[in-house]
Amino acid sequence: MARHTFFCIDAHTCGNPVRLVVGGGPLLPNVSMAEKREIFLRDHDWVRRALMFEPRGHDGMSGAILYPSSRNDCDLGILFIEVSGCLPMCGHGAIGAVTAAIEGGLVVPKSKGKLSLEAPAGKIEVEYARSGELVEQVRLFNVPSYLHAQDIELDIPGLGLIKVDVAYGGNYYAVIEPQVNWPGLDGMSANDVLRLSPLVRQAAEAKLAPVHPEDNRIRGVSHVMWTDKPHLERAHGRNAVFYGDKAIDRSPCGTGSSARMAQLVARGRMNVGDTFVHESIIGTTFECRVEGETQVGDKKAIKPSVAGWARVIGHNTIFVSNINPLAHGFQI
Ligand code: PYC
Repeated sequence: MARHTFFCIDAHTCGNPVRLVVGGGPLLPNVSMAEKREIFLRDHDWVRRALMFEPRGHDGMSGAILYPSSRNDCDLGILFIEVSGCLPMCGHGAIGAVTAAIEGGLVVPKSKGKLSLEAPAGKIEVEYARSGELVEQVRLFNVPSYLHAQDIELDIPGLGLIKVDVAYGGNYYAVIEPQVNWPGLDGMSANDVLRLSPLVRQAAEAKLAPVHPEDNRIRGVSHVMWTDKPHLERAHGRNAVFYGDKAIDRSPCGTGSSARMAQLVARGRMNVGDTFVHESIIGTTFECRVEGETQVGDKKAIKPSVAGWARVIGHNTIFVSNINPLAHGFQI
């Protein structure tokens, strides 16, 4: 029998899963994380499928693998593995991975409470607060985020004509606000999100096919964010984010929150220095902030930060062996 063993720390960030692979991940050459991501997808994608898909994962599974960074200004490299592929950036994934790595003593940062991550989408500064053994909060200073296009009209079967904005926050999001043909998240079930989101994503991608102005490996509308007023008094907005084939983010979504703030700033509804408490579909929150302004290509952009918490829920030793007919996982 040939068997491959993965040592993982399972955690969740505000409800969304993070399986951090701490042993058994493939060795990758000493190149940038953007290049490592391409090599992983080309040569090692079975690892992602085995660890994310059923029977070891599920439709909304996600995780990360830590690597040495090839940059001398970063402590660590991070590769995101998800049911949907390997995202250029994942906010909840980074918060969960940092929490598990710090609590598990896997990384000793050069400065106390601070860490620099190299994600495929770029450098992410991290600040975290500890109380004893626990990491209480992680704040990510995410990649520059910008509004790519606004008021794009889409004809969606089951909804009719709707307008969406497309914004970037580490991934490209079609952002939908309540409007005549869509009254808002309160009237929407999880099944509605799963049914309508692929149609919106496909229509937005057919019209725009966004490509990142500074890295053409980052492309395409991959996520759909449905927005509404918050339920919680202390929150400023609520969302449901769809990605992959059947995943709805249980966390408030880090890259989605960054894209949302970029959209709100571009539309004059938020300013530099403002805080945005973003509520997820299960009522967990990220505390987000517009830290500053910058440029992406020739577009005005923001420097967003996103803060949230994660909890480790177990250590998981996972076997992938050739006596298992479903060794590399499956999706239905
Ligand atoms: O937190 O950025 C995020 C994210 C992306 C997909 C799921 N979560």
